[in-house]
Amino acid sequence: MKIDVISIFPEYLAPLELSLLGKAQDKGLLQIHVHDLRKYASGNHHSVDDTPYGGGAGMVMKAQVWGEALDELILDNSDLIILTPGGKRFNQRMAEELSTRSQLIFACGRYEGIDDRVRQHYSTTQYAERGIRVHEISIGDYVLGGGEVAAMVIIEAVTRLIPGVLGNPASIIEESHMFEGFVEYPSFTKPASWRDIEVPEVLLNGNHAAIAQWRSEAAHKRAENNQ
Ligand code: JCQ
Repeated sequence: MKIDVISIFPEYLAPLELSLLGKAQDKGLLQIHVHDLRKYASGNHHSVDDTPYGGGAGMVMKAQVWGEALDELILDNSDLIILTPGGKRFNQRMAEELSTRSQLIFACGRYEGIDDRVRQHYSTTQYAERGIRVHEISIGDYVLGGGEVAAMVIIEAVTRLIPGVLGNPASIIEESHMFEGFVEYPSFTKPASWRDIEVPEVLLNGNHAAIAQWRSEAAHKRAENNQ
């Protein structure tokens, strides 16, 4: 999988080089490239933003600049992901779907967002015919300073699902069931007693049917408490 991240703060994406993702890149499973949006700002003063039509607070990122960057990077069958608080809420199902794709391009906006014609342009049939898809994605109902951290959240959730990236494939299969609502049970390890809190007796005696039953009930109670 090829991942391109476009940002006016490319240094913000430095953690993508570390540990797990760094190893996946060494193994050739993944190539991550971070691009400085300013490199594509050619006009007066190399500005990437301007005042909004219709008035209002803040600045809007210019369509021309994003167009230059995206035209250079976009390939057939790529998914263009625009991080924005108003987008579709990211979840594990979306991570699974994105993990099967050949190229993900993350557009990290700042200020009051990106001129909407960028989304409109790359959503036209001209691009759809090339297998290019555009998504506006949110990682949650709060506003960040920019899309960089949201892009890193999605990259981490997606790349660990690529075969060979994660150490333990069994844990991925187990997790996919978590979202059907019954494997996210509380976990314990040794010692059996810690600060006067005992590990539930049922987990100590090897009765696998009873353990499965207990875990299912515990997961349901946990889910209720988190509503
Ligand atoms: C993503 N939840 C919050 C902030 C405008 C593209 O336009 C904008 C993008 C951002 C950055 O993303 C978020 C976000 N998921 O704030 C403002």
